Amino acid sequence: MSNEKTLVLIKPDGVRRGLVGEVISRIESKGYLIEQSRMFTADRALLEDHYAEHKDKPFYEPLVEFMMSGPIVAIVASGNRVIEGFRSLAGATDPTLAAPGTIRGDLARDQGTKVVQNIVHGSDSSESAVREIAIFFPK
Ligand code: DAT
Ligand code: MG
Repeated sequence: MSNEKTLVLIKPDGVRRGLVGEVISRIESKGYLIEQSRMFTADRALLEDHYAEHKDKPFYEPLVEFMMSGPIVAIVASGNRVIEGFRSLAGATDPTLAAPGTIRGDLARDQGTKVVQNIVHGSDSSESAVREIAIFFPK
């Protein structure tokens, strides 16, 4: 699909640390297009919808609390294979293990918190992307 879209979130840790420009720059430098963006503080209902797949995980409540802890930036990025391409730019979920050169590998580390704080979210499949974009950018 040539105009594939993905949902990227710059999480509260990324916004607090002043990394909005850095993350957007990495997306643009890779050649993807920023189609839409929106900065706001998410509420519980929106985050419970977004993270429904993790409802039974031990880190679920800390994850929702962390994601409500400050403003986030929601972004729709587009381009051929952007879903896997942004996951590659983001790096592994655990920032300790994320490769240097990736957003998480370069910019995050283990903070000893119950939930991993790793700067960004990126949709993991085309189904997730469609679902998540509709949550953050309702028509
Ligand atoms: P990803 O964000 O790489 O797609 P995920 O969807 O499995 O990872 O998890 C969502 C977020 O929850 C992740 O970015 C950080 C946190 N998380 C995941 N696994 C965790 C774990 N085992 N312990 C603590 N936090 C975790
Ligand atoms: Mg995920």
